[in-house]
Amino acid sequence: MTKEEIIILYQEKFGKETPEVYTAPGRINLIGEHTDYNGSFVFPGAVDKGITAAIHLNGTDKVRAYALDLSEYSEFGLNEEDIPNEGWAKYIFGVCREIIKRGGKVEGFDTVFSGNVPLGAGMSSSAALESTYAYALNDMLNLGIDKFELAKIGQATEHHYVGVKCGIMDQFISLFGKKGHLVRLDCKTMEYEYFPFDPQGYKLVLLDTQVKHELASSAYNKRRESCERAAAAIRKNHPEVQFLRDADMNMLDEVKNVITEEDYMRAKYVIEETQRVLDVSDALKKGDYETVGKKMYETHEGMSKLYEVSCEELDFLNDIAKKSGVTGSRVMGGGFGGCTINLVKDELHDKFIEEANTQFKNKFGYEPKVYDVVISDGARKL
Ligand code: GAF
Repeated sequence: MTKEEIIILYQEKFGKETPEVYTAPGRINLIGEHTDYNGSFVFPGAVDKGITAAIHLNGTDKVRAYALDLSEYSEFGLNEEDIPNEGWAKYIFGVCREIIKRGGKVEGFDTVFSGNVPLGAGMSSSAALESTYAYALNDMLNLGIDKFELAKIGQATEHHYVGVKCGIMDQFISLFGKKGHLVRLDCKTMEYEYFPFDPQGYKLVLLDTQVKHELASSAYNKRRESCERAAAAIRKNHPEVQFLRDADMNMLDEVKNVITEEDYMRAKYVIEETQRVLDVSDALKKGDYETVGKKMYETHEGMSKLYEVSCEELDFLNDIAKKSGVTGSRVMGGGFGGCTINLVKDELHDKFIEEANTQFKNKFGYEPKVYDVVISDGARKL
């Protein structure tokens, strides 16, 4: 939605003042999945789909908000007990509360927002929403909070007001994204490096199964608990191991008999995935996309068999990609539904999409949605 369009929609709801307009994007992730909360590496990029919000301070201590795409309204105060009922409003409320907890003075505002990040596709519409409001309030109220802390405000919103114990990847990239660049982020030290990403002769394509699992949040939190238990067991022998990222397979094998088989599988996946991100960084620097693609397939295998966050529809798409000669393909994001991300040679692109659509429809009765990826900028004022 353009700035002009959302201003008009704001004025239809709230009257004549001219609001400020902010936007923040969703993301893709080339490789490094479920690694962020293990203190390891991720490789995301911001996309050209996001949330756009018009906001105006209203001189009260109340927030009045319209979710335009849902035709829903929510009004809430800024105290802890004022938590709204609407699921989407909890994200805005959470951001306000987390700013207040850090000593920031938040005032009431009127707002409308709209978005085009597909929901449940694993492209992090929720981080886009959090980052839009964190960035906007920081700017409008001159709070002077740096972008790392804004990302942590979004993450804390998920932890305390949504119930997902997520890592930092999604909020980080929604704020730090740069057009034409992926970012390798070290989630332990928060050091990051931009990688220009313009693979000549290839396209990145997302295929959205549109599958959403109701229990995704609790399953996600369980994966995190498994990893923390495995890291704690290793730490008894190796006190330097703060996160699974600090461990290797020998260390994990030492505790194989004292942790559950399930925790072992989860930890093995994370240790292997950490190495894959480093391998992909090297390959990208050399322009070696064949290796990048190979690692993506390995990630899919690990996410499906060891981490168990894939599903029948995602495995099916991954299989079609392999059979069609696609360079790399894997489930993207948290999993339990959502998209596969595919690195496809230009000349294969159309044929692959056609093949995937036909075969998927034959099996599941509908076609997946297709999104060509455009790597774009992070949160900003329009
Ligand atoms: C979700 C989470 F929000 C991220 O922090 C990350 O763990 C991702 O799943 C999996 O890599 O998007």
